[in-house]
Amino acid sequence: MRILRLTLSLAALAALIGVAAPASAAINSVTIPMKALNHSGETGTATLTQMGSGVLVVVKLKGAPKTAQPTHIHIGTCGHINAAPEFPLVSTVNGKSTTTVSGVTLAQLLKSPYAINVHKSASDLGTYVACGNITASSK
Ligand SMILES: [Cu+2]
Repeated sequence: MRILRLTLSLAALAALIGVAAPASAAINSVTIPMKALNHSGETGTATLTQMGSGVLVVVKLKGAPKTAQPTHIHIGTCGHINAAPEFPLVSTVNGKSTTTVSGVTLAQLLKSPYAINVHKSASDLGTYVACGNITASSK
């Protein structure tokens, strides 16, 4: 009886302060590591946040050039990536790219294997300089 009462009061407290039950909580935002490829020295993070109008994707890389580096979400994982871009992102310039991707939800991006891939330049798309797997836990 005492345990039941404690459980109920914790639930009441959680409801009072607006804490959702963990089982029903949807992931609203993830930050994934972006790892350097092909000795680019470009490393950083990508943060994906579910917005009302789409998924806000913010890429931040250190060691990136001032020139534009094409950046996309691809199907697959880093190292096993589909060459065709699935969702284009704004090209990374000075290590920064900010895009709101419409037509997909963060939950969908987390459910299937997707990765964010940064290419060396528009004229050298075949060289990948940074990649990060879109997962809820850092891998
Ligand atoms: Cu790409």
